[in-house]
Amino acid sequence: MATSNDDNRQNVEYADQRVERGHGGETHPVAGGGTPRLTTQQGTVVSDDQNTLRAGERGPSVLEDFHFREKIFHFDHERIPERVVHARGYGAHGYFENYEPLTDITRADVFSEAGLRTPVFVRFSTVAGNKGSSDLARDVRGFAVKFYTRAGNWDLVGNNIPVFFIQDAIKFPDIIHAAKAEPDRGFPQAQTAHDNFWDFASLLPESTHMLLWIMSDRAIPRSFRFMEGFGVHTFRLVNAEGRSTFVKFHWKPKQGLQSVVWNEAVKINGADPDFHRRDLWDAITQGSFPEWELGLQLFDDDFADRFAFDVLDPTKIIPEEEVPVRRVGRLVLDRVVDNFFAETEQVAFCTQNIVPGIDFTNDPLLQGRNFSYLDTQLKRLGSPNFTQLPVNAPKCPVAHFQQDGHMATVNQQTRANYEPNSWDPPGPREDPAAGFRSYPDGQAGQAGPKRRLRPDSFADHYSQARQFFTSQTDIEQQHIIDAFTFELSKCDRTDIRTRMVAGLRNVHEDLARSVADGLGQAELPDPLPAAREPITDLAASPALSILANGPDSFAGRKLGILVSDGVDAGKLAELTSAAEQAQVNVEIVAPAVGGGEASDGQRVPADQEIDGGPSVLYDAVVVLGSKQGTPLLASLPAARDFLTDAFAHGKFIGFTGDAAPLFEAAGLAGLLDDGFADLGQLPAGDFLSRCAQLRFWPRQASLMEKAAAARG
Ligand code: HDE
Repeated sequence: MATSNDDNRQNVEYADQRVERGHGGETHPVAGGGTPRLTTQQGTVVSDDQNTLRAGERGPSVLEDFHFREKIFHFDHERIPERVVHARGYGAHGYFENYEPLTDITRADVFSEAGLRTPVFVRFSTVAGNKGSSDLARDVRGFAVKFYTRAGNWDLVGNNIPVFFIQDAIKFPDIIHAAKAEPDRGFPQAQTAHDNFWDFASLLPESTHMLLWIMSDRAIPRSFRFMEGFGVHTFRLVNAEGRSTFVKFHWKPKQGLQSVVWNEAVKINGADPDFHRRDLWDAITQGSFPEWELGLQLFDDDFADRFAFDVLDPTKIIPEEEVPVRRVGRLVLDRVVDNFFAETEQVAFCTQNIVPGIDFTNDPLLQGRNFSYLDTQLKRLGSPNFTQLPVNAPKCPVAHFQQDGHMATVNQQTRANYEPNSWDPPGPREDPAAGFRSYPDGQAGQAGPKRRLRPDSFADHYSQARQFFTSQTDIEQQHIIDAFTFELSKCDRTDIRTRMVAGLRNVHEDLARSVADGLGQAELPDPLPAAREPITDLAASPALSILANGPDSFAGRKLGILVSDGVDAGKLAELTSAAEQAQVNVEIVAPAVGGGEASDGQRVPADQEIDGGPSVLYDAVVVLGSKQGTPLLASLPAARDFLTDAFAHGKFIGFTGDAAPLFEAAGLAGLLDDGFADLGQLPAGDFLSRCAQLRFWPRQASLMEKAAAARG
């Protein structure tokens, strides 16, 4: 056809021009201005990256087009397998700074000197969803830290929840299969609200404690920056004399804990599926570096023997009130990655990466993990030389006789590649003093006959689940009840729902009753038989509540200001300067991203157009109305949702008098409570101080009471 002939001709001509100019150097349209010339992987400069090589104008493409073939070949192989679990993640660089030498308890280099900074790479993740799933899935978050210590890499591969679903690694494939999308239909993704998960969970009482945690707000954090991390297992610290101390690792966010409410999570997933990664990227690039303190719970064999549960059981915590958390250093994330794939995707954490001064225990989950991680890295990264990738390579000297294999880039330059040898130089040799020596755990030596068994000391599956529930504030307990009700209501099989309620009766009667009510089950089933009678009087642990461990200021949080034409320029300036002083991030939301004209005639550019900036993206909101602009806001469904969502999610809401028509249109006119602030009366700085409470929870409580009353 004439048109396509013409199009082709144009392309050919364009390509010809490029060739000509390309060889002209300076005036090359792509490579000009100091930009390097485009080459193949072999370094040959490419003359035309727009057209394949053809035999004749309309003829076939030819096989000798090495540039095309190399380009497509490489593209075809761009993907590597995503992680089987924790596929969706986000990483950053930083350092760990040790406060004081801990040489009395460990010879680990990282804890050897006051002020010593060890570089780290951290990757946060969700567990169940695929790589492209959304950030606000109800899920455990991975919290994996690679310390590049001077004595080798130490990987502390933890989660934001201190316990796990299972006690023995042999059940890991089962729990993960049950949690991920159902295999026949391939959905639901990144959520446990389906029959398979609850079928398995209700048949596995040892998962109960973990279920309480994932149904709590811990599983929907506001940001990676506002969550705790835990090593989960009991590990050992070993000092230079070979003395061992048990340890549980904790990461405590300096920013305080914070989560979202479920309805907000659902909406964030739609508004910004990358909410968590964007938050981390923004915080670091804006210079507001997130920090955590590393805490150690240290204890000895005597405590382990006395403690009500087995310290090797990964479904149990040791309450901080029983063994205090000693803060020994801080983790600062101060650098984003240069390239997501090279670093965040290719980072390979391995639980078995430990260094002198740190050791394992016989926790059967940890023992199993020590096999799995190395195995998985070979599958994903395709070569035993994954340790040579910059993000995985130790930053200390490495010397051994391992050689060759796919992608070997760090290679032997001397003749000796075995030991012992008599060459000069002979190559590296072992060092009994400085080298890693396993702790000679006496118990492991007296393990007894080889059997498949679960120790009796692992048999109590309910007591700590109850302790977790009773340690929550009323509003947090309600969220747990709501989450169980929601998730179980997504199970089609009623026998699964009933079995789960039967299990919850062993945890707490109020919990079981409320979930049964929520599911519309009039009759409570008999409790499931418990392998061991639950302890019902464990002391509550305030450390387990998020609300009891929030921030003491609004710093690092985000304020959304809804404006329209005619916005009071003075008020806006007061608010933004108070926010800057309080280190609060501000985004302006307006009917159009071009912003509006303020009362002083100046243009106020917006960060978000109202459809792209729903209030779920902010920690608190302000509506700066104006006589001229509020009627438009009141007519926009997205502006009305901005307000009603902020209200329903318990947020603090600032406003000026002129915003009244929007309040009326949103149906909130008669509902203003103490979570609202008239910024005509209250100075902006005071409003932001009030926002440090993060949410006005009495509103949620009263909304729930009203709903209960309406149900009768
Ligand atoms: Fe993992 N886990 N896991 N896990 N895990 C993986 O390793 C595994 C467990 C955790 O950001 C995999 O590199 C087994 C507990 C994190 O790259 C795999 C068992 C905890 C990450 C694997 C567990 C974790 C992983 C998949 C039971 C908290 C992401 C990809 C015995 C303490 C690390 C990979 C990153 C990743 C196996 C249980 C944390 C398959 C067999 C408990 C944070 O090797």
